[in-house]
Amino acid sequence: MKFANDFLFGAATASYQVEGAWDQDGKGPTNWDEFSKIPGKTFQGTNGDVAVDHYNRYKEDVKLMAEMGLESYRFSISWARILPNGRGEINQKGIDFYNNLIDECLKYGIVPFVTLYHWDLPLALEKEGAWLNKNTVDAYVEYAKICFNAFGDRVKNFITFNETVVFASLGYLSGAHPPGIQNNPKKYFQVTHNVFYAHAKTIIEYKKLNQYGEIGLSHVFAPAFAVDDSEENNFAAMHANQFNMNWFYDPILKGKYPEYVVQQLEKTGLLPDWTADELLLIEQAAPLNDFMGLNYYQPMRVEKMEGAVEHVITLDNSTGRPGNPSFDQVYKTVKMDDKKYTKWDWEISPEGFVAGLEMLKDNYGQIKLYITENGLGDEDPIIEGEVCDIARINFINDHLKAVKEAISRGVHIKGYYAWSAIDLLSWLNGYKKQYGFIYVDHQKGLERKKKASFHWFKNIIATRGENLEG
Ligand code: 8VR
Repeated sequence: MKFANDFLFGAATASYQVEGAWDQDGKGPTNWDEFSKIPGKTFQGTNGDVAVDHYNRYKEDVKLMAEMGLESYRFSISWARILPNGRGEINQKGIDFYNNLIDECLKYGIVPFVTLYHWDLPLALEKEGAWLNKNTVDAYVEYAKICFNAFGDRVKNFITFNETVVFASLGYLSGAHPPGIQNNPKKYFQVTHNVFYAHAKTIIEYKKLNQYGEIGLSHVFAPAFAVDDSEENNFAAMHANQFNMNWFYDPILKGKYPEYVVQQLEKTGLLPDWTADELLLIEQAAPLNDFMGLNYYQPMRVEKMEGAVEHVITLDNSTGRPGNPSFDQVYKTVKMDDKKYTKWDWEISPEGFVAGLEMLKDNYGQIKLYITENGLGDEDPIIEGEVCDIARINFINDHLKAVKEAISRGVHIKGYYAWSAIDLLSWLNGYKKQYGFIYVDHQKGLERKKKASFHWFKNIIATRGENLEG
């Protein structure tokens, strides 16, 4: 079986992780420009000042993507390039950069898939309380409208937010991301609501413009499975899915929050401060959502918690490591002997992907999906000067097969974006963990080099997935 002709094969990046040029051409500082420079916050003190200099080398990078046969490039816009202070005066050079990047993609027939917010918030807004402050919602909607007006004639796919669960939980529960606040579930839930509200307002504004494009958002997709068949662990998995899936997907797709979570939050006093008008708007916006983007790396294996467990975060492995408790200490994630893991302890599970997609279909029907991230973080072996990332080839092969399988079971998937197009800066884990099809040599002035996976993926795209192994 081949993937349909309108299925998009793509790859993704995020502005802070690739662009560099942190203060070039009038860009304002962001929360990450500040946070990454606080000693001890990132692995080996790495920051995005230069990253892989995509800002200055986008032509070379897009040319390589075209050579790979990539049909779509998912990248994010840095808000602070467009609006250095988060609102107010527009920086024309920022608009120019993204216009050039978009035009460069279109020159090769690459569909630009644009994320409006992949975690880099203008510092001025961070100082006002970031996503805890409802004024940030209004500033975001204005910023989004500027992007729609500037780029919407050529960009027909917009993602409002990337992985709300990550920037909210790392920002306010584990403290590993800005603003670095720990153990504050009240703020965590408030941030999630404010973001869902911003998403709702934005898609309503987008539809008013009649640009005939599509808009949605990208969520982490980490379906939870109980480690065994016991009643208590099944309960733990249900609880995990309610808090990590339904709380995030329901307001977008169903227009209202899941009853189970709302009840729990009412009991514990953690319900966000929301108004009837905000809830109504979220309800009105839901049918306007065109698609959901899923970022799948691994499922969660969960079991009921006995006694208190401490949340462990290390800089070389900041997210996704099993062994951490839920904020409410109801369940914890565990590593299982019969599963395979990456060097960063992320489970490798194409089976979990298929099972999770079926779960999603049962919950939400045949909504339109894009896999907006999926990939393997690894330290790629270099043999006689060649980057032999065979493990990545196997990983993507198996996950594309899973996508095929899910499509054959009636899941509506319209595209697959590997994370990432090119090796890039990990938010906290430095450059050691690689994800790309294109290698960047930090010893040789950021020279680009094609990996084995580059050639492999080119063939997969050219044959529309007919040659997947196994
Ligand atoms: C996604 C994020 C993306 C990347 C990938 C891989 C980290 C990293 C945590 O959750 O959208 O930005 O972020 O995961 O892992 O290493 O920087």
